[in-house]
Amino acid sequence: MIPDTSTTAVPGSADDRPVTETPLVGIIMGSKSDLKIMSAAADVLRQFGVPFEITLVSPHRTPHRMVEYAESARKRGLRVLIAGGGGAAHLPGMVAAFTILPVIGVPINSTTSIQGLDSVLSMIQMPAGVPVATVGIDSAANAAVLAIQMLAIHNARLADSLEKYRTTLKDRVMRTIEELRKGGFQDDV
Ligand code: RP5
Repeated sequence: MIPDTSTTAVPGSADDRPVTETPLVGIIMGSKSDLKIMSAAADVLRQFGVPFEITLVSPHRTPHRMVEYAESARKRGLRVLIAGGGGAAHLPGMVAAFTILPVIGVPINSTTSIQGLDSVLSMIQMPAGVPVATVGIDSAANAAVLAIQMLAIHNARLADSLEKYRTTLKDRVMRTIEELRKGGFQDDV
């Protein structure tokens, strides 16, 4: 069994009903140093009650583990992979080469990165046929939202949760506008 840790929906999350007990999303990263960024993806999945697993898989330090993880992912019930890496981040692309599951790449501005730009390019510039859906630098939360959007294509509960989430985003902006206006801010709308 590949993963070190596995998490399912917890009571008190956005919806206490788990989609299923089997992890649907695999969060992987090249190093423990990536965890402070990648944990944001776990937080979002937990809020939406999506079961996930999270572990370290290094393409250059544990290459065989990476192959084993990618090749077994679909059979183990995972539906989407979120892969983070810094520097010459080959983890998302290499994992994508070993599975037909969608892989969402999170470029990380790590100590070895050129401000994260090297990681961005290594993910978005994948050769034709083996894409990595790349989010912004350090944007692990967005990777999780995108993963949930993919799962929501065939899951009405998640689709409903996403609609409500969008409403909360809108309401937050509208409240901010009201507060700004109360403070004397004059907009033209
Ligand atoms: C990459 O190298 C990892 O994804 C990490 O972002 C970066 C630095 O790794 P450590 O040297 O901190 O282990 O493989």
